Amino acid sequence: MKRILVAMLCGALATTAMARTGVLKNGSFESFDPNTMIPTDWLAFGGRSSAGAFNDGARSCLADFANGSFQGAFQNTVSVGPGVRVLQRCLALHPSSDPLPGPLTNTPKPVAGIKLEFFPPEGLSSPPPEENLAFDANTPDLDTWVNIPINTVVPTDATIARIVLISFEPADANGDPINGNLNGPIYVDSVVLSLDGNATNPVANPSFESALAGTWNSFGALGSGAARNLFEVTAHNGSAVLKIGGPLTAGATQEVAVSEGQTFDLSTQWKSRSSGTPPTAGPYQAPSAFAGPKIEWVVGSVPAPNIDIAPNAQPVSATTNIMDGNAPTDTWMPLSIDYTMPAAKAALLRCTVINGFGNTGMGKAYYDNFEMVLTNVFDGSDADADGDEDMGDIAQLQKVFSTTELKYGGLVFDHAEDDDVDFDDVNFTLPRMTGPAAE
Ligand SMILES: [Ca+2]
Ligand SMILES: [Ca+2]
Ligand SMILES: [Ca+2]
Ligand SMILES: [Ca+2]
Repeated sequence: MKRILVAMLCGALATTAMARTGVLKNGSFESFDPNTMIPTDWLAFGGRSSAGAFNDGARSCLADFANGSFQGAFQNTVSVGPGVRVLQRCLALHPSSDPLPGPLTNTPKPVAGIKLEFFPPEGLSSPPPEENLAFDANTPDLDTWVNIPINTVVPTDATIARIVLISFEPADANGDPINGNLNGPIYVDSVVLSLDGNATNPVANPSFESALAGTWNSFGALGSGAARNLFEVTAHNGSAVLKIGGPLTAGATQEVAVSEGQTFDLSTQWKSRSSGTPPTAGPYQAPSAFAGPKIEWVVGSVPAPNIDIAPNAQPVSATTNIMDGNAPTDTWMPLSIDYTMPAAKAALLRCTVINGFGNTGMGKAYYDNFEMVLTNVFDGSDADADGDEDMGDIAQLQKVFSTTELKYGGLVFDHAEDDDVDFDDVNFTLPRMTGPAAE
């Protein structure tokens, strides 16, 4: 199912109305393991299905806290890419019989609520890397800068280009170097990228004139690596260059945001030196070593920060995801998170209900009617996230129809976003059926 949702994104985003897909299971906490009381489809850290209070059905999820830890439950849902709007809604109850601690002089402030956390996406496969490792022992002109370009087009789904400046040194079956100390270092300068012909170079510290920290990440093992160098060769630009050396594969990387379909024109300057003796100086001469630029395409990076209950609760607009000791008791309060995935980001979405406090205190929070929908990946109302709108989805529509309230299971149909499922929403949904038994 995860793969299906992602595949639909490309086609649907361009055209869509406010259509919806429901992706959270057992958000009413009615089904549970009778031995552990853990709600079905949820992973619990102390939270359990409870008949102590409920809004929909006969049960909710209870997070019962005592002295310094968190309690709750979470569910990993689906992986989504940039531009997807994620809407969560849940009801929470703060019981007068065992309320959240107050007054709110405790530090940190006692809170309970819902979270949206981001993990590396599943089912989004990365396009193959592209490389031009053109510099080797046969490169004729020592002490001369050689331009090694990569000219390509950003492939489908890629949101990040990881530029890798690499010296490839083969290892044997045990991982030990083959070339030993035979090879001299290689130097790189002037990493210039043009996206769609734009003259602005998005590469940070492209000429290595500043310290690498925060711009380039060097890699390499067994004494191999990449470092900024000022005095060994004449720079192509400015006064500093990148030096890559050592007996094993090494280099430096930097990630740049890109968009599918952009033309991608990278130029990089490489040089080996005639003077000195390997491995710390001298020519890049090992017959099985080669160097140049490589591009690894990344399908989205994970957004940050998570939408948590503390300390960064409610970091996005239209989000009210926590309650505290000042919240009214014995009434079901709506909590919500409304989040749109930023450009160049992708993530597996984790939903959490949690009761968390400061160092001392006790109290309960109940959660029910937890729903999460993606509002712009499906043209219709796909209540069970199986990629269709069929009789199963329409049966749920009939159950939640109400002109006065938003019943559990209704969020996926409330296209007008006015907290009911009435005739507007039915008129949106019915013409979008994809067939009675569509798979
Ligand atoms: Ca329930
Ligand atoms: Ca430079
Ligand atoms: Ca469906
Ligand atoms: Ca409505």
